[in-house]
Amino acid sequence: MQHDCIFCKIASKEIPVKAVYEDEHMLAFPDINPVAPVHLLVIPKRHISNLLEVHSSDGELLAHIMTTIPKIATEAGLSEEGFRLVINTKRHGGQTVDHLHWHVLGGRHMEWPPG
Ligand code: DGP
Repeated sequence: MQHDCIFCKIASKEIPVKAVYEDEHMLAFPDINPVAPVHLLVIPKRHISNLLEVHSSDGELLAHIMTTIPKIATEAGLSEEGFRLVINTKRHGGQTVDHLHWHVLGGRHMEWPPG
């Protein structure tokens, strides 16, 4: 737990959110500022600042998250038309919260390339 990290506070329930999925290792909840009809955030409960801070010892955790996201997306009604999964990393990636997170975006057609 990093005390100045908003997602650590969400993971520890210091800040309440309406979780759509939770287990021992991860949490999924709606983004406070949605940019799509469905916009969920998926976080590991353990603080990892960004994708560059991931180590091979995190492999099991990442595999767990990546195999759970399709279930979360399906539960959110996104399996038929699909969805986009985004990990913004540091400044050029547009990362504003320094706790690794996946954006699950769906419910509309996504443009490419992103802005
Ligand atoms: P990023 O820019 O990739 O770091 O995305 C951070 C996202 O986190 C952004 O879309 C807004 C969202 N967010 C920030 N603070 C909160 C919060 O307190 N609650 C929720 N639900 N989402 C938050």
